[in-house]
Amino acid sequence: MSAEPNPQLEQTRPLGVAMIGYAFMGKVHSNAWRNVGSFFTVPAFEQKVLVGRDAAQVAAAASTYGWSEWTTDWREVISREDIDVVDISAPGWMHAEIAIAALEAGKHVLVEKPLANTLAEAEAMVEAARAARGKGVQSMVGFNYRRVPALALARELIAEGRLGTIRHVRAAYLQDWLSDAESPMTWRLRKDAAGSGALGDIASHAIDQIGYLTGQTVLEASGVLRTFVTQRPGPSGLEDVTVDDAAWATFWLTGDMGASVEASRVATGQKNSLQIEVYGTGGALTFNLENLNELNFLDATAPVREQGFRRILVNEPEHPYLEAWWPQGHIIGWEHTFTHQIRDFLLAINSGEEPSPSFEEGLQVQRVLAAVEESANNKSTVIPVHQSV
Ligand code: SOE
Repeated sequence: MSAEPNPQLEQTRPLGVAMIGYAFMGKVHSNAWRNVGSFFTVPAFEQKVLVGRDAAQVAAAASTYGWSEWTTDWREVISREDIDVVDISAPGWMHAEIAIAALEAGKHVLVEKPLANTLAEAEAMVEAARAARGKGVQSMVGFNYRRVPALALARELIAEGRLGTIRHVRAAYLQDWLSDAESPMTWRLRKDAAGSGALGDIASHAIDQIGYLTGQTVLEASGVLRTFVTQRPGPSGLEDVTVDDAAWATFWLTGDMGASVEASRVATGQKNSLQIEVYGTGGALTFNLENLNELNFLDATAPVREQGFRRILVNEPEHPYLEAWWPQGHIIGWEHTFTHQIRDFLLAINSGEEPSPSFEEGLQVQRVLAAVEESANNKSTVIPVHQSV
């Protein structure tokens, strides 16, 4: 992406950044904000203010994670003149309201995935993003796995035609933190807070990757959702789990391509395993997030007696993002993908080029999530509607 400054947006002072949320995602985004300037050339910015609901906790997080100030009132923050960028790492139910208000106030917005909890919210967010874009205000959704160097390389190889025509993609995102029926209740298990379970939280990444890697769009979806443990211990007794523990989906896409996605939080022994396999007429690629510095590539155009999957250690300066990090072989980790995400967002703000994934791309994923849910509820195959809003 070009780092040429956009004269329309030229800043006379460092960009002021506010972040909403200080838990798991707030911590990893803060780490990215803290480190990005040490490794990448990005426009100047200041980590101004951290926002959260619990005053004592947000105060402690702000001081630990490098934010100059803290508050419990996000509305006050988006009305501040010295805030230019709002990073929303809060739970899904808050995304739409905060993102729309921030965009309307002229702030650039980065929002964690999935874009929203419902299709209607996602559509409203796209409308706000379009209106803001006309005024030079940028927005992006945080599908951070697009910034895994091995997956960015996979996309390059596919775009260069090294796999020929893609026919078949398999993706699975498997975790096991809900295998134990005694695992406590969290907001992630409540539909009103999280939108859905394994489907929105982790299948969304796999669905985004299918589109990102192949450039194709889902035409038809069918799915099954299951909640195996329907009540879990909360602070004052058992509470109902209102989202899925696991999801299975099959897709038909443009380009005459089929794909499947499995997502589970009850896959015993699997910790954070995003597995992706792409099969084309000229070759194949496989990837597993638990070995995120590696991409396996089979070149089906090589003589048959020499064929086999080759492990590429994606850790050379010529690989995406890696020139900025360590000498080759000194591998990177999960948190680096968020640093790459902040880097790309800042460069887009500076250049005025639209960042990706845009809210429109987030909406496409949301449509597929909604189609899988509808299919699971009705036991039918569903056609996600891809009209523009
Ligand atoms: C962040 O990208 C994220 O999707 C989290 O929100 C999930 O909970 C985590 O398990 C995978 O990463």
